[in-house]
Amino acid sequence: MNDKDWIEDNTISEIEPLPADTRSMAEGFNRYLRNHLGHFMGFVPYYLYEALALTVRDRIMYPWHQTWQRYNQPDTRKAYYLSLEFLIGRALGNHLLNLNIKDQTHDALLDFSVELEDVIDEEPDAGLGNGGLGRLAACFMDSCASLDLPVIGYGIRYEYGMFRQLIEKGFQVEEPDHWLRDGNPWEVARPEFEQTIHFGGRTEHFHDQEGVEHVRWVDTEDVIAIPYDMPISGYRNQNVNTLRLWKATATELFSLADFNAGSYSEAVEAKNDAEHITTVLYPNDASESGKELRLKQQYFLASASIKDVMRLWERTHADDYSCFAEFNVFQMNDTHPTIAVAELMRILMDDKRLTWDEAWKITTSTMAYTNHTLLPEALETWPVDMMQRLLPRLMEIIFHINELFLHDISMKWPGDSERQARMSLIAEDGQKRVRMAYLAIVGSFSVNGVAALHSKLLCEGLFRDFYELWPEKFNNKTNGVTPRRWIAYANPELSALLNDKIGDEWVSDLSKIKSLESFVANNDQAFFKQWDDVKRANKQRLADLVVDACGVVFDVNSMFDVQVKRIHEYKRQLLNILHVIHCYWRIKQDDVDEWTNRAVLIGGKAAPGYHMAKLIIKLVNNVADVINNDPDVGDRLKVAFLPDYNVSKMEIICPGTDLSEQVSTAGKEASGTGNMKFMMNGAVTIGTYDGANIEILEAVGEENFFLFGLKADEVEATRHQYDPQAIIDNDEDLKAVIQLLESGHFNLFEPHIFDDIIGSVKSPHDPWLTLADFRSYVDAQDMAAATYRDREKWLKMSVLNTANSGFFSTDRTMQEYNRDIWKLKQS
Ligand code: 26Q
Repeated sequence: MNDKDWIEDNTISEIEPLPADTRSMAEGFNRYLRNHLGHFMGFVPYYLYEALALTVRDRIMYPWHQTWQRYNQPDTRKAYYLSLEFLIGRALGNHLLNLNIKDQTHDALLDFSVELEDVIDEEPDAGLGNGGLGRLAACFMDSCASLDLPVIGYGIRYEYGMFRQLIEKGFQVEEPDHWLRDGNPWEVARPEFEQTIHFGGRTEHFHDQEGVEHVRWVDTEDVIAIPYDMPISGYRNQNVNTLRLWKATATELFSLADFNAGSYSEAVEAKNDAEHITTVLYPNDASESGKELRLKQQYFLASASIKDVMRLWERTHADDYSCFAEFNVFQMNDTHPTIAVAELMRILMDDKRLTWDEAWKITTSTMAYTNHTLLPEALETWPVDMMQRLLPRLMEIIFHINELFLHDISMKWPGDSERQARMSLIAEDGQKRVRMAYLAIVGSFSVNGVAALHSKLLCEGLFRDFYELWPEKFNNKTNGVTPRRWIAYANPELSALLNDKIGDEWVSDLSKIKSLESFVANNDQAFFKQWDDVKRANKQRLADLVVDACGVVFDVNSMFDVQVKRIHEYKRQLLNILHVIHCYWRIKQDDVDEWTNRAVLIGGKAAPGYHMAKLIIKLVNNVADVINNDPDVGDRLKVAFLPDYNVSKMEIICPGTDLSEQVSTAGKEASGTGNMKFMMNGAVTIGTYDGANIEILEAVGEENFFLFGLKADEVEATRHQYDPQAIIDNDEDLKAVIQLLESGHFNLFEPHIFDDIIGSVKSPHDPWLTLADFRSYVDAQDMAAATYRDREKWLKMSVLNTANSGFFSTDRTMQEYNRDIWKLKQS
């Protein structure tokens, strides 16, 4: 199938909207279940989900088609969000909310004696992302659809998403997540829009009749990219945007040589090779550079997406690219898709025959780059020799970009060869490597960080030289989260209370939630009681999840103290555990006057190759085991490690949380977004002065936030005089905690397994300065515990957190991207 086989539809009537009343929904559901899926007696729960998803999808098709038509007008400027990750989670409940058809769908299922909530729970998470960056992309898509912004998401249709995490004897075990096993009722395959992607081969330089030099990329091994579209419905606005995910398949010609030589199985092997490009998501949230297949994924996404955009462009503009930049803008989600800079250059020059200067002008006015990390070791680089082998033409282009760029640098700073080496797109110390972040900066007209502090530190640190050269490129766009999924869908009881008290405008304009403050100002006791009831119901739901998953019983009267996020040393789950051990020690010492009962929940996945992160999981589990089974402890302290943290679990976790743990080493967490989900749901934060915590603190006021720890500049100043042993010697509480750990109390039958952890926190070279913040963390925790006992005070803090969360809606974030970078018309 091919775009060229297109047959204009002039016979069939236009698509019509379908009714969504209870009766129509029941009929649609019944027809899918029986006539389409062929299930007649007894229901397999998964097929109920599939039938319902298809019934709902039918109602999405009409607005989806209408939206495409508007976007395909030649004068519609569009943005393309290029991302290796979209952590969507489940779609069914979200579409029901957005289309406003939840009640009738619920009623329709009653005819079949089926509970809607049970059907919703059958949907597997689309876990096509690692964590924050991938979930951010999903929240962005939701907001763009809800704001009528013509933004198309481009990503990869991984056959296997983020691995499932099992815990065996306290250790993480990874299991593949074959989320597509039973099909995906939301996607629509569009094989007619396939693209051919080239790898390998070599380049040929030649001159045309006018003597102009051109380049051909020849003898390539090709792979076919097939797009699968997922609908992204807006909130009650008849707008449905598209997330286009690419799947790799072999070309028919791929293995012709083998085939002709009679090597059937070799030919099939080649086909498998091609398809492997989109088989699995790389499960690292900090870069593990150098894997060839990962580079193939990146180029595959970038090339297929750019070609798709050009295909659409040529429908209306043929080969005229002069005003391409006026109507198209690409937003690159971190450096992962940054090879797009070189790919756009290649196509414009080699295929469309533009000059270098013409192509460069278009490229640098259509590309924009978002950075998500401050850790220098997480900046992506690719070995030059690998790029030369896999993408020879692109490597040539990168070399030429670098040549021209370094020439500009030498004109601006004559003789400053150190600066040239620092800024070069090619790192020459050791094996030559391409610095993808620098390619992104040079090739983009906009570079943004994801929280105020992060953007400031980028300009002062990591990208200082580039900021000096092009200050106008740099800007901040503080992250957000979508209030549809993270309040309206995840917390229906809170939503009902909000709607009752302040109306429902907050759903599409979260700034409206500020009016909740009046209930605090008026000291409205009846309201506080309702707020408390909602929180308790949500805590019960969370406690049910915890007892199911971990066998640990949480009492809803205790303070629910939660840290869920990827496991990483800079996020300092270790600091949290040290505090837990401190609490345990106090209980053992009977130091429990004025005690606040605490239920501590920790969850998150470790990259499979990250030894320390995996050991941290084991430590949490061992500490939990000892504490939960010690009869002296009882309900004073419970600890659980929740396996397989994901989007669906967060939907239950954040509404039921009292205390949100955001304890990264200052200057290391670019933004954080979990912090925002907790805040919206009325949790109070205990956190460092880092990432978006700072903006949360400013929004809610320091009296409603438990701030502790060194600030980013203090962290840097402390490093070279850091003496953890002295800190231990001067703090009796810390001494007791470290002694307990070193005694092997938590690993009685597993001697020495935690030595690496103990060694890391006691090392003067510990980059995360965990012990430096111990005292101030424990003091802040004591303050939180004392405040929690003052019910009214705590409830007010909780309300004020929700009331001041308006800024952290991705609707605001997207409006800022649009105002400063994309400049699209809301259409
Ligand atoms: C790189 C190379 C090879 C394989 C994988 C990767 C890779 C994959 C994912 C590197 C990084 C990521 C994800 C990073 C991430 O999630 N960063 C987080 O982004 C959030 C959204 O902006 C921020 O809130 C967090 O602070 C930041 O850590």
